[in-house]
Amino acid sequence: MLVTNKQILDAADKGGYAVGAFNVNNMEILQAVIAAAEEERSPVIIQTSEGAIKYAGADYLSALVHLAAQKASVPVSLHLDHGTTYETIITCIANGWTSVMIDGSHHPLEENIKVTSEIIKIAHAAGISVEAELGRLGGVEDNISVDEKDARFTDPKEAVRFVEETGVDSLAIAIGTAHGKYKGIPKLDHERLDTIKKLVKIPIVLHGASGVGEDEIIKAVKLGVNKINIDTDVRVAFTEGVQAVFAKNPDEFDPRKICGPARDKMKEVVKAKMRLFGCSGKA
Ligand code: TD3
Ligand code: ZN
Repeated sequence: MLVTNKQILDAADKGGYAVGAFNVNNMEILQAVIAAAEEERSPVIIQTSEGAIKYAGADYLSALVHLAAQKASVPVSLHLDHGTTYETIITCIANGWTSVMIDGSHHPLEENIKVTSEIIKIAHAAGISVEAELGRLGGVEDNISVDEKDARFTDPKEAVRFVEETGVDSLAIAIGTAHGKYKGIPKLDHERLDTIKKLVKIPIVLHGASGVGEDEIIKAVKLGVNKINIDTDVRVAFTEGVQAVFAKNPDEFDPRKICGPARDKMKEVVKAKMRLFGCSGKA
C-alpha cells in the first residue's frame, strides 16, 4: 500500500525505531528493496534523487513504484531525496510522489526557512509530507577545529526555530555522517542528536548512513533517529553482484543473468539494514 513518509515516520517516532530509506534508480533495485521489506515485514521508504529522475524519468519511476506499492503487503512511500529546485518538486507532486525533501541546507538559516516554507505550503496542500535539512553533511577529520565542526553540524537552537517557523514534518541533521564511501571511520555526535531530538520532537533523519558502524546506528536510533538513508551500500552490493558474475563467466551476455544475482545481493543488504534499524516486523 502506498502511504506518505509522515504516516511511516510518525509511527516510527512513537515506536522508537527507524525506517530505512533506499535510493532507487531502476527496476532491479526497486524489486530488491520491496522483496526485502516483504520478507522482513517492514515499512519502507523508496526514494529517488534528482539524478534518478534524470536517468529513468519521473513517469517511469512513478509507474514502477506505484505498481510495487500496490502489490506490496507492507506500507511503501515514494519520496524525493535532496530536492533542490521548485521544478523537480512540482514534477514529483504532479507524478504521485507522497513525500518530498527540500534541501536548502546550503543557504543561510533565513533563506533555508523561506525556501522550505514555500515548498511546505504547496506540498501540504497536496497532502504530501516534507523533509528538510539543517546543517551540512561532511566527513569528520581528527584535525578539524571545534569552530569548524560546530559550523558544519546542526545547531540545536537553529533547529528549534527552523521547525517552529516552517512546520516541517521531518528534519535531516548533520551529526558527523557523510555521503558516499568513507575514507576513515565515521563518529557520530550523539549528544547533539539527543539535544536536538528533545527540543524539536519530530522525526529525525540521518543521511549518509552507508558504512557507519552498527553500534553508532543503534545508539542513534535509541536517541530518536526515525529515517535512515542508504544508497552507497546498495550500489556496492549491485556492483559486487555484477562483478561476481563476470569473474565466473567473463563471456556472460544475458542481462538477466548479470542483474539477477546483483538483485539478490542487494536484497540481503537491505534486509540486514532493516534488522539493524529496528523496522523489521513493524509493518
Ligand atoms: O541522500 N542519500 C542518498 C544519496 C547520496 C549519494 O550516495 C543518503 O543520505 C545516503 O547516503 P550514502 O552515500 O551514505 O548511502
Ligand atoms: Zn542524503
